[in-house]
Amino acid sequence: MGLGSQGCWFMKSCITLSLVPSLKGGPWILWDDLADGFKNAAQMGFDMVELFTEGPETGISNELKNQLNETGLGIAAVGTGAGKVLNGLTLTDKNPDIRTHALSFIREMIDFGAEYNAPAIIGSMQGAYGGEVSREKAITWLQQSLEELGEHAIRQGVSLIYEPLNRYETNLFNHYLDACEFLDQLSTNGVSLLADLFHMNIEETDIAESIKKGARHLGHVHFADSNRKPVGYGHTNMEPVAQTLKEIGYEGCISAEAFAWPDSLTAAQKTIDSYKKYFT
Ligand code: LER
Ligand code: MN
Repeated sequence: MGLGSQGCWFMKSCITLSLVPSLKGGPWILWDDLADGFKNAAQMGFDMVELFTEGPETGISNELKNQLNETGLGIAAVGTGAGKVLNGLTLTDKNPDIRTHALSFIREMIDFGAEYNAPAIIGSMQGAYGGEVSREKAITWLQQSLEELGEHAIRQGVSLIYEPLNRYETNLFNHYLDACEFLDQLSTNGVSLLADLFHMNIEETDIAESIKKGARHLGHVHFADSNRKPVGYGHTNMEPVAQTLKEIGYEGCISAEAFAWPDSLTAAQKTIDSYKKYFT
């Protein structure tokens, strides 16, 4: 399990890069410039970059391929959140046209990521229930969407990552283990779960224990401290979380989705220092 021949764990150190300047202040560490972002990530020793873009048609594929070749980095995942934040699309909207658009947006994001062997993440595009939409109805829509999109991801050779969020961002699934039970009921095995340590700090009784009990579905980790600053600037007890990830033999991404605090480069350096402290 998890320990490579160099004595390093097989987990991969990853850093988020947002190419959406209008969302400045959001929880991404590197910003705006693809070439600069890749150069800094490579120089600091990260393995991969998690991309946050406006959508699949971003016109960056040539530059992206150049950067991947030049730096040797990989793409950890692609975030779909802009579908909600910029376009108002969710999988549980009361309007069927919006739900249909949400599905096709995510399908295209899966295709975009698959070009780079990277999974897409469904976080805020899951939406929420309320008003005319009952919890039961929203969960059914989410379930149908994940079945369909999970199978689409499998056909494209990648997985799809579903992310439980804290109570201020959704009322569908806030707890990691509730989301695990939800995934148990899907017939597709194309969907895995994201353990975002910031959301979990708000919702879980014991982050490490939840990850251990729900290890069967773990597909991605968002690495952030209690206050969503880079790990080391908050008060989450990271040692037992790291220990659990090693014990369960997790071999996926440890991806820093955190505020660029106090600035991008300091945040990136703090993150890689914390990654080395806990995982090498
Ligand atoms: C996305 O990964 C996430 O964690 C959400 O909080 C974004 O709204
Ligand atoms: Mn997250």
